[in-house]
Amino acid sequence: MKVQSLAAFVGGALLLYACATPEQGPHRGGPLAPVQRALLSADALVFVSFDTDGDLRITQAELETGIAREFARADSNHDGSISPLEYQAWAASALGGDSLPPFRLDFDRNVDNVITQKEFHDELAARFHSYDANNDGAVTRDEFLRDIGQVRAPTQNRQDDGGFGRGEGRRGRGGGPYGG
Ligand SMILES: [Ca+2]
Ligand SMILES: [Ca+2]
Ligand SMILES: [Ca+2]
Repeated sequence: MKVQSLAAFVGGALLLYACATPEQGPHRGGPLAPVQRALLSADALVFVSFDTDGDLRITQAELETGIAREFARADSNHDGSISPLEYQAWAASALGGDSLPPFRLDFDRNVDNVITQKEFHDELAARFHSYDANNDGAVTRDEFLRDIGQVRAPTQNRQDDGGFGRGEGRRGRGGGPYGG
């Protein structure tokens, strides 16, 4: 008798608990996930190493010094250009491999299998400036991080946040996810 009522009490308490926390499962938040940012190119690894004064920002002067240093590192036979084999060795050590951009042909724009000093410089300088979101001539750590959505095709409309209950009716007409 006593055991039974205890069980009933516990059962009731559990039921109350379940009612009090209706939808707080760990994954209920779904569509409100924060925007994710990441390093999406191995060039950031190289640029970060250009910060010779350690103030966590890469200036134009540091960029120029760094590019010259990396070119000298890559041109291991000192003939003034970077061959495919030299590039491969440089990419392995400086870029951590060849699975992320930049790739050899990003530098070798005229595809003659040789990366000249100018090609090497111009590609790195262009990439550096593409990071400089606030156009102040220097690149800070946050500027190296890019929205993952910038390179991955959106699989769902982020604006649907308010979504599941409310916005549903609006979707009837316009057809599928927007196209371009
Ligand atoms: Ca610096
Ligand atoms: Ca060379
Ligand atoms: Ca900047």
